[in-house]
Amino acid sequence: MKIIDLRSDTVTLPTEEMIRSITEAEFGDDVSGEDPTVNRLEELSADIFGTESALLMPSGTQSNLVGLMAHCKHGDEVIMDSESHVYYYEVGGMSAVAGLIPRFIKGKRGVFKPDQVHEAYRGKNIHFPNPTLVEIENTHNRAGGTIWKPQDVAAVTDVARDLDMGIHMDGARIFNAAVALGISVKEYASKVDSITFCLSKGLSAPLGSVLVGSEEYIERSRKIRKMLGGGMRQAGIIAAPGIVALTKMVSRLEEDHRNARLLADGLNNMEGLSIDMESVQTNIVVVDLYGTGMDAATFSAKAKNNGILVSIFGPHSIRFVTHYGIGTDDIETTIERMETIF
Ligand code: TLP
Repeated sequence: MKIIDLRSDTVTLPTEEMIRSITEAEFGDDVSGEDPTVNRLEELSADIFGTESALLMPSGTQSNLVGLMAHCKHGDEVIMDSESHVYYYEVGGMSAVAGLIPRFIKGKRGVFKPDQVHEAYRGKNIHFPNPTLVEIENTHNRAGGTIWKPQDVAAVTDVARDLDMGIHMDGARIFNAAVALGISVKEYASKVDSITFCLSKGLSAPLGSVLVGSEEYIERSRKIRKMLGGGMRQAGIIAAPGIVALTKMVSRLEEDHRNARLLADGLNNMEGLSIDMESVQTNIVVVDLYGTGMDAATFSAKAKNNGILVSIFGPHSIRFVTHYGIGTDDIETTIERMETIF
């Protein structure tokens, strides 16, 4: 039986061209800024986002941590969605390592409004931590891959600026958002201070994330990355497939979005399964299992027995993610096998 792995787009394997790019790349010591392939990836990233500068990191988690630290001082407060990846899945690094205090907003499908930022802002007062940063996630993972539209970002940024706060975007899947809306990622970068994006999710590179922002901000980030042990030597080995990811793998994300929609339509028709269809905007499908009377662990085990791998997302919810390597035929097979489970 063919195993269909829909746990995450992080399971994507590098393409042959990516592997070849590693064997053909030139290397140097990136801690001294001497790896020509890393320099090329960072210049390309800055160019694509229209920012002054960019910095390669091994992971999205490190890129967000460094990104936050470069905006804030120990003890500062960050206004963010309560289901944000930075809070939910990054091992509490923002507090444990950076000493930052989250102040939560509940967004609608991960997207919050300027008024909510105003309400969450407690001002600069002897009793409160300094409110320094607003953090937003695009696409929003736990909300089901939902998109922040550029106008929604701009509205929140206006408030952040009025309140003298910076704004960071966890854009691990920002290319999914941009492709779904048919816009350039520049539309986002021009509205926020910094963005983390991942090479290793839908874009299929084996690893790597990039932080983009102003030259001065990225220089500060470079030093923080070094402090956290992220200064890498011949990192061209990561950058070379990253360049292939950025130049060859972006437009095909549309296929993942079509497959996610097909999967969501198929699953939503099944007795007991429920999906917020408005949240199916990119390559993630979150399914509520309450109506089946089955918990997520039981469902996931049954799916696995039928060759379908999914992520447990909550006690009664599971997540499917479409990605490179999953064809429409795999989605049809997934739906057929799910029908046999019920
Ligand atoms: N997300 C992973 C898991 O950590 C849950 C996944 O399978 O979706 N920001 C967002 C929005 C992410 O979804 C992720 C990874 C990251 C940051 C962190 O990236 P890595 O895994 O490279 O540290």
